[in-house]
Amino acid sequence: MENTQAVPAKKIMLSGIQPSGDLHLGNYLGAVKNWTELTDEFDCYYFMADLHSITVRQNPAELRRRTVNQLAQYIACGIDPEKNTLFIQSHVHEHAELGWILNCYTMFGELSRMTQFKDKSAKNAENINGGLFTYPSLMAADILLYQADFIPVGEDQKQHCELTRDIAVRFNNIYGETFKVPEPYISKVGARIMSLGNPTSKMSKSDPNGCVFLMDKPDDIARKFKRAVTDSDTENCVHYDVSNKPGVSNLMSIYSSVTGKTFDEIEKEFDGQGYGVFKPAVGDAVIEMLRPIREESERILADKAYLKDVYTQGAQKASAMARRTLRKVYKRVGFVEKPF
Ligand code: ATP
Ligand code: LTN
Repeated sequence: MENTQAVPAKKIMLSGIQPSGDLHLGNYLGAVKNWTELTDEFDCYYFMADLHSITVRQNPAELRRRTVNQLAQYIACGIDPEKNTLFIQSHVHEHAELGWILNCYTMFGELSRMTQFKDKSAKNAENINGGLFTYPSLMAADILLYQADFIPVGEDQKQHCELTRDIAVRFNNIYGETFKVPEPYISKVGARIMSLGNPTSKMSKSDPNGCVFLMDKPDDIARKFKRAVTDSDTENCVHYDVSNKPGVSNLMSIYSSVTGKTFDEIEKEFDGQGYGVFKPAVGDAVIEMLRPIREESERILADKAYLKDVYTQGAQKASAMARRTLRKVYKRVGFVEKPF
């Protein structure tokens, strides 16, 4: 007899990274590494958030290069394009369209409270544009278009995810069930990697000295870890204590995330040995983790036709999903149905 029972649909995961700089260890441990572990259990959509990246002025040729590089790096990190939908945000015009609509359901007060807006406006005082301010409505559109269940991101994006939930609930309350209300998916270790040069601020591409890029050569990585700021306590012992030992604690988080060892195990492993032994050991672990990713990225990047094929198919698949949600939204808000 034919089996007529429907297979339950997989839950949907979706995330994006702005191609406004090269991918770094924080992006990898906080976000991309988790993505690779979700492939089989979820229906996953990952994209290059190029629309978001122009909220800060970009060099056009560099932006194009980084967008394609980022795709190669996603694949090299283990995100298989056969099993995941990988696409470029600007190729799916529904993002910009739903972004506009959601702007009209997002409050000025809500946007004003976003820490990323406050941080980025402080850093770009000469270019505090409307896009930087309304960025979270576009991010909400990215997520809600795909009826995503979970959003795998680092800790810093939690606030944007919560605003997305508020926008979805608000819209659903006015018009009836339209959007799935998503949840952030944040890993316990690695969700907030700090700068190697300043362990009280997060590792970020805008601080190249404290930042290890996925494409850095082994010598550069070793040098960055040897120079990592550790704490000025006299103990010189490897012990996890974020408030009093932020530098060593950050290195322990990195080491734990890379090796899978617990903080207790790490403390035992380096018992009686100082920072002088610990720092290069963390560097070596990172070098070995990143080596195959860098080599594979270089190999994939050389095949531009393959990359084009991946983002073409990704955009086609993403568009089909996005179109369905946008059509529903247009109807709900009262737009006349398009006759062609
Ligand atoms: P910017 O320097 O422009 O703030 P960024 O380097 O923080 O950028 P994003 O593009 O904003 O990188 O982040 C991409 C993803 O990586 C997000 O999911 C974010 O939460 C995560 N992420 C970024 N930095 C870190 C970090 N230091 N630790 C853990 N996760 C991070
Ligand atoms: N805002 C995120 C990038 C981003 C994103 C998204 C993440 C844009 N749209 C949708 C998850 C889901 C950032 O700055 N890291």
